[in-house]
Amino acid sequence: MNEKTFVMIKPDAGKRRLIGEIINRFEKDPALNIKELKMMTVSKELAEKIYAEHYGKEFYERLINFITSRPIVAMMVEGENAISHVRKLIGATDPSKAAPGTIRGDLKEVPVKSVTENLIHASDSTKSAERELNLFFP
Ligand code: 3AN
Repeated sequence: MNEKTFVMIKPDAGKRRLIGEIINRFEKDPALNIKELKMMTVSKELAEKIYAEHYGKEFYERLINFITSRPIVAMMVEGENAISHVRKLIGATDPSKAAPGTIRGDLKEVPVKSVTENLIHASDSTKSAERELNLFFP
């Protein structure tokens, strides 16, 4: 099924000068096409919408502060089964558990200091893809 998914290159990637390297991983994948791309700073209001499902969790405040701390790069990525395909490309949420060959696995800081600062986000379902794309590319 042809799908669109939302990808966000997070503040730690910019800080570590890895934005180009990460975008390149998407361009090198023949199954994926970048349809939209913009660099922006996420407001607190937008951050709270993105991470509504994590409200009240131990790491929620840290996540909001982190995602608003520096510019991010938002992308709309299209392709066959793009949602699951991109999740595989980025690897496990916890960089220390992300497999070699994945973005988080290959580009993690060694030793891993944080699960919050894990370079990249991608939608995990059709529903979240639709919701997140509407927030960033209305
Ligand atoms: P993913 O980004 O792999 O979809 P989610 O949606 O469960 O993971 O979590 C969103 C973000 O919240 C993660 N990318 C990470 O930055 C942060 N996060 C998730 N779980 C933890 C945790 N246990 N401790 C700290 N931060 C976390």
